[in-house]
Amino acid sequence: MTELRLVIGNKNYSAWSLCPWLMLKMYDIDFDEIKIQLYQDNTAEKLGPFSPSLKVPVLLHKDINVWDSLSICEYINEELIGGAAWPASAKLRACARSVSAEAHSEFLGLKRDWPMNCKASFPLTPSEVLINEIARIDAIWSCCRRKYGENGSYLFGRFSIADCMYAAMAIRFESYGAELSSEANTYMQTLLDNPFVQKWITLGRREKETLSIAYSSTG
Ligand SMILES: N[C@@H](CCC(=O)N[C@@H](CS)C(=O)NCC(=O)O)C(=O)O
Repeated sequence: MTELRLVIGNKNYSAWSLCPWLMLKMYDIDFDEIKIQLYQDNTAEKLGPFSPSLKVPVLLHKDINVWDSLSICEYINEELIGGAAWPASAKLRACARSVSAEAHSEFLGLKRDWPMNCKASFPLTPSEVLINEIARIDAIWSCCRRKYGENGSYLFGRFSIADCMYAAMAIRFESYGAELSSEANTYMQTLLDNPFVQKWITLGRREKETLSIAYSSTG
């Protein structure tokens, strides 16, 4: 057993679990995975020993447990990789933190109506709310790529926590056929082509458990 364990939900459905999982993989950090099936009668009972919020993801490291995807990414960044997962300049770091927090706290329509489902592949017509949210994400992706992306293919050039926070959005957009500008579309493809995102999708598609696509979640 490694000293690091990540508690996650079903790969097919758990958008928030993907964020720290992708970060650990991208920074080549060894960890054990504890997978707990979501929305079962015994889910809360199984999560109880790990997660005060009774949600995934949770990171267990020595005697510390960290819950909530963005906090976990921050913890990994500080404790395990010396700050490498945010851009080096204060200006870019401020923007990267802002767009990451926005991914975390906003886009409630998309999170509700277009839940991540790695197996899903059918177009959905976005409501007015979703059209606006998609446009905002398109603007974030295009603007970051244009202004800060010259040294790589991610939002701030090289891979950062901001990319972890938008990976599940790329999966949703592909599943349900979001219409994006060409800049945003190129970035979406970068996320989808990332080998670890590919691996997550493949493993998610292999899972047998099925939840109703309309399940209520903020993930
Ligand atoms: N803000 C939390 C949200 C966590 C969350 O909603 N996780 C979902 C799965 S993606 C969950 O555990 N749902 C279980 C439940 O709501 O009972 C984070 O970023 O980690």
